[in-house]
Amino acid sequence: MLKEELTRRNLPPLRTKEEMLETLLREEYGRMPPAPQYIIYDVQQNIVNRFCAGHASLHRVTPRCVVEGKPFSFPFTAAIPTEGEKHPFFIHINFRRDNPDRYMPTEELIDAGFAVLSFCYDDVSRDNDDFTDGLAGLLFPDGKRKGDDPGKIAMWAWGASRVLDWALTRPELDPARAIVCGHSRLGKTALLAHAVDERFAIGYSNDSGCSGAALARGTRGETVGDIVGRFHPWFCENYYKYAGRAEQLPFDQHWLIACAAPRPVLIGSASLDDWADPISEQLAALAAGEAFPVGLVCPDRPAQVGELLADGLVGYHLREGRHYFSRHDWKQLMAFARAKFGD
Ligand code: GTR
Repeated sequence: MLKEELTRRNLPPLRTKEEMLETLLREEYGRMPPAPQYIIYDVQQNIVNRFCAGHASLHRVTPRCVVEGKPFSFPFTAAIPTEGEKHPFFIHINFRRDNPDRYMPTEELIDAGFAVLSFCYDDVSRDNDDFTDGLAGLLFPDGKRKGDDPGKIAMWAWGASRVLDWALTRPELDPARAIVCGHSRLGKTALLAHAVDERFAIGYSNDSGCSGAALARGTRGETVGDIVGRFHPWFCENYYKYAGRAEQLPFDQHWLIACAAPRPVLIGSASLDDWADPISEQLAALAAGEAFPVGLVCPDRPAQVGELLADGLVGYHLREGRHYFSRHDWKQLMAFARAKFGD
């Protein structure tokens, strides 16, 4: 019945990664801001004594970048296991600066052998329609954008790549096992970061819904019209013309997932999160699968609550409950990462 539903959604077929990414950036998120010409890092080491019972160090890092000749910086935190080398690590694009945080059980991640680096999206550019703020102000000194200029999601995804720049300089972190993740609007951001930056080994979207992991065509939750009505700064201006006309999009969101191929992607939904529309997220994961050597391996039915489908390079899980980034979601993500890394 999933396959029949996919046929009814009448999706544009997948294309090459170059064509898909070009279209998504031009018509939905905007072009990515340029990589910095230059970065140095201010690092405050061990900012909390005996962090995680002494099993981790917490550092505060500020990359000082030069982008298009102008200075820009934002802070992030890095919680890294004290013992051992070459840890797999998460880059968590978060709503707050806290580490740990209600969306990030740092100690449990550390105890499982993962490091977790995290920044607050507002520190890259605030979540409002002020395009003179933060990175936006550097790109658009008069605050005005047009056409395919980046929206805020593209800027936040750019921030994840800057955290990764630093991570790749650290011997405690394994450059081959970087995972980018986020929840809701930041799940959309994590998928974009994973699509554009091939240094990420795994991407995880938690409850990202409309303009993230969920198909626009045939959605039962938030529509393109809803999202560009309430949250237009997240996107480029070219996207606005598709409000109420999702069937005219030259892409659908399975393209965003497919752009990661062959690197693994996990999509997480929550059973009571109708606005993000779990079935449209599972269908997008399924439709993206053709881009991977092995896509989403699943029976021809909606996932059951509590199920983790992790046999392919596209994974899907459905948690019980509401819109939230919970410990259960992190556990499923760790299980998926271990399976894909062969740990
Ligand atoms: C919702 C929005 C979603 C989602 C979420 C969030 O209200 O409609 O697209 O991104 O907010 O980020 O919290």
